[in-house]
Amino acid sequence: MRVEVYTTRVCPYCVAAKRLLNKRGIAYAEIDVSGDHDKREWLVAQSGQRTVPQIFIDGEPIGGFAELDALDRSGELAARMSRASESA
Ligand SMILES: N[C@@H](CCC(=O)N[C@@H](CS)C(=O)NCC(=O)O)C(=O)O
Repeated sequence: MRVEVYTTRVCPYCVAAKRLLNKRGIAYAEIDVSGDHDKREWLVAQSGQRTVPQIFIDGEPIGGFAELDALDRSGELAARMSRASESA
């Protein structure tokens, strides 16, 4: 399962998202888009949202911290992890 977290330098929700992923033992790539106008516009186009973090799982934009937290609480995050480890 490939997880990408797009962040900026000052971003409490980014910290919360990374903390949750760390707690669940999920490896992720962090892409800091601070000051990168083109990358931020690309991110808005991909995700439809202007806030950070934006989190992608296997290339699919899932949203920000709130959506990640909802996936975690519903058990879907764990289910995706176990599906990914089965197919690895
Ligand atoms: N509901 C969003 C809230 C994210 C949010 O408000 N992020 C702040 C930074 S921590 C933000 O992007 N503010 C607007 C901006 O920086 O342009 C989530 O759960 O990720």
